[in-house]
Amino acid sequence: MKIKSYLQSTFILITFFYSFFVSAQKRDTSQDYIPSEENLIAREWFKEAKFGLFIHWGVYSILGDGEWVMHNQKVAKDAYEKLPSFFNPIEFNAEEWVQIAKKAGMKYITITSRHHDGFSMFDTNASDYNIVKKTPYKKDILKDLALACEKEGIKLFFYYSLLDWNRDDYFPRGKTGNEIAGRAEGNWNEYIAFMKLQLTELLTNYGPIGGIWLDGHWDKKDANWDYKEIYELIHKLQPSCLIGNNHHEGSKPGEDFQMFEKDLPGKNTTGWATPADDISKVLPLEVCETINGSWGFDLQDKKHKSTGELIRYLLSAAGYGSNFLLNVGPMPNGKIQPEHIVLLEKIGDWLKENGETIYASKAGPFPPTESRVSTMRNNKVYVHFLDSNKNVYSIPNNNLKIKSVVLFKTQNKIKYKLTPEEVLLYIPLEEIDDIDTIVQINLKK
Ligand code: JFZ
Repeated sequence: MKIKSYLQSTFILITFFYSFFVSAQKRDTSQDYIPSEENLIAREWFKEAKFGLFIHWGVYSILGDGEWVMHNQKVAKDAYEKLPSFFNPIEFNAEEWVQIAKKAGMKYITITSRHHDGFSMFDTNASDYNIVKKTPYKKDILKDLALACEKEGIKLFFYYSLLDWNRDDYFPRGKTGNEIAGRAEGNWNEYIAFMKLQLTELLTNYGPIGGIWLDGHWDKKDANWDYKEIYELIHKLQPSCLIGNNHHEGSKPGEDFQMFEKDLPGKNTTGWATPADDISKVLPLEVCETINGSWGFDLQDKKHKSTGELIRYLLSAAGYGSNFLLNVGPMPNGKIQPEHIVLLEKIGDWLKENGETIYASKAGPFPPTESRVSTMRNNKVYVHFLDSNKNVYSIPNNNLKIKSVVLFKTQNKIKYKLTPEEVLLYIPLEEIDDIDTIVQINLKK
């Protein structure tokens, strides 16, 4: 009897400590979500990739007024639903897009599979409102793109909108799209079920998918999005698929990367950026920005960024250890705007020479500023001086064990002077590059 109760209490004690230990561990590893081995490997790939092409393309492209046109112009549902019948991108060539990305030095493509207008740019059984059923083009462009990406070794990510201005079951409605006439009431659970069906298709019919880029949470912040189940579904279908959600909040369990829209991590020029305190210290980061002023094709948009601006954006992101996802909005005929192709080519040329300082790099030892960013790889620190025109530069003396300092481009030694607080670098004026002057600091092993 005594032995029995002794054994019983020992058992209870062990169970208690075991469950305490396990739950503490779980809490530790990002609140309940333990990424799979494949997922962790994919994250490493992603961190090294550094540069991707974002593509916003849909029936909205026809109107040449951005992807928010349905909301902005308050286009009634029945009027908007005429658009698919004009969508016939006969000049679309997936291989060409992938080549453009590849030549730009990009390693992945993230394309809108369905945006807020609710139109599916792929073959789906979950709704007839899709490219195959409703357009004269009749072809699944994601299929073509997936094949071309696979052939060229480019990873494919799908942007997928949580927000929908077309479906009645996106109800109760959120902050946007309320002036679109013709919307009726429906059942939210059906909407969630619809999204699960589509995500299942996207992760079943197109081969290995690099990631799912969710967007629209901010439209209905307090809704029950069923993330736990949605994230589990995605990871069950493709364990290595990286999940990101553009909710502008701290990362939630199940997410594998964190994105920053139109702002470098911690900056808030937009007014709705992710708070600096919520930047993940573990997850890969990705900054996205458009090549001009709009995501979807805008006929009148002339705010094309310069090659220098774009390279400096890429560099600044890398200085935060972040990827850069650069957007183009192809035209309704299926072509990417020629001026954007030229810009992308120029970035690619620059990366051919200087990619070593970006790809597979980590954030360098000096916090990024407007005029200087640093990256590092193995025992090399790369200090990038942006937009510069002087010949003496100061960087903090972080007790770096300097072996030598060279100009990256020529690999010629440059003079430097150490003081307790700083390292002074003397770069010959004729070596200064107006986009980026790179100093390479070789560290002792
Ligand atoms: C979102 C989309 O709405 C946009 O069309 C594009 O796809 C971009 C990449 O992501 O942009 C947002 C997200 C949130 C807000 C504004 C734009 N917001 O909270 O105001």
